[in-house]
This record gives sequence, structure tokens and C-alpha cells, in this order.
Amino acid sequence: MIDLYAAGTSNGMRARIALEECGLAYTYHPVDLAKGEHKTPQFLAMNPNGAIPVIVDRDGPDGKPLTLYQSTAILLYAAEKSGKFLPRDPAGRAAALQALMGASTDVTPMFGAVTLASRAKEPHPPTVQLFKERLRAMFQVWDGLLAKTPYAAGAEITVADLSLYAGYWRTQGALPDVVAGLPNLERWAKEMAARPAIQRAVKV
Ligand SMILES: N[C@@H](CCC(=O)N[C@@H](CS)C(=O)NCC(=O)O)C(=O)O
Repeated sequence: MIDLYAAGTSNGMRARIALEECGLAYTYHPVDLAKGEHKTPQFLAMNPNGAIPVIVDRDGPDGKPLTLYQSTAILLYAAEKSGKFLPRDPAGRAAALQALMGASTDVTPMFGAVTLASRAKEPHPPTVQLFKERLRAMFQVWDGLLAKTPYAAGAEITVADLSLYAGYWRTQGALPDVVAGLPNLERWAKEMAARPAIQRAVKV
């Protein structure tokens, strides 16, 4: 059994989607970021960054408990533990990891930059706009890629799709104009949203 400590953010959703899609049993512990529940000594003992998500796998490697933070590390751990969503052939795996990094380290942090800049004590609208445009440019690239292949890294669904959907879901909810009018991205997102595991994950 896995304990997941998360919230309904892009990073939190990446971990939750990973556990649902990989079919790993878990208990969801919602963390109230507004109340600072991620900064308590107990939470910091699990993740010194004081950030969600975190998992504790009581049945980790060698049967020992494993505590893990960083949503993409959690996604890869779940994929390896379940044997799903990571192509075995080296070229397919490299393509999946390339797409995964694009989704996890470009899209989600840029969404975070827009959010943080918008919430600044003294917001600077041109900076917010700049980050928004950069985020849209990333989704435009994804739209172009998804015009050529059904999934983020090619013909089969991989960890990259799970990560990208977390970023898309959060952006679509908070900044719908950023992902509007991108038909291939929309086609892909509709298919992802229809997956039973995704539907369970987004029920926050
Ligand atoms: N790179 C980390 C980022 C984690 C992160 O920034 N989590 C946010 C929520 S999406 C958080 O907990 N922020 C609270 C804070 O940093 O105070 C990951 O992928 O897990």
C-alpha cells in the first residue's frame, strides 16, 4: 500500500495520475497548502523542500518502506514498479523520456511561473504576459507534435502523456485561453480525459 500526500495541482496530479494509471493501490492524503500543512516538521521530514507530492511505499524495494518526492520521480517509480508506460526498446524509451522531460520540466514549471508572478505582492503584468505566451508557445509545439502522432512520444501511450496531461489539466482549468484553439492537443486531451484512471485521479 502506498500513501500519497498531494493537492490538486499540476505536480500533485502527476503523482496521482501515475498511481491510478499504473494500478497501484494507494491512500490519498490531501495536503492543504493554504494552511501550510506542507511546512510542518512531520511533512518536512518526508520532503525537506516542503512541497507536494510525496509518496510513502510501505512495500518498497527489498520489502522496505520508501519515501519519495519529486512528481516525475514518483511517476517513473510507479511506471517501473508496474511495468507500464515505459517502452522497452531503447529508441522508444529515449523518445518517451525526451517527451517526459518536456512535459515535466518545461510545461509545469512555466505554469508555476505564471501562477507565482500573478500572485506576487506587486504583480508586473508584462512579466505575467511573457510567461503566459511562453507557456502557450510550448503547447503550440505539443499541438504540432500531436498532429503527427497519436501520443506525446509516438504511437503508444507513455509516462510522457501522463505527465503532460497533469500540466494540461491544470492549465485548462486555470488559464483556458492558453490552450484554446489547438485542435490536436484538444483531440489528445479528450482521449486522455476519457480514461477511467484519469477520471478517478481528477476527482479531487
Ligand atoms: N519539482 C517538484 C515541484 C513540487 C512543487 O513545487 N509543489 C508545489 C505544488 S504544485 C508545492 O508544494 N508548493 C508549495 C511550496 O513550495 O511552498 C515536483 O515535481 O514535485
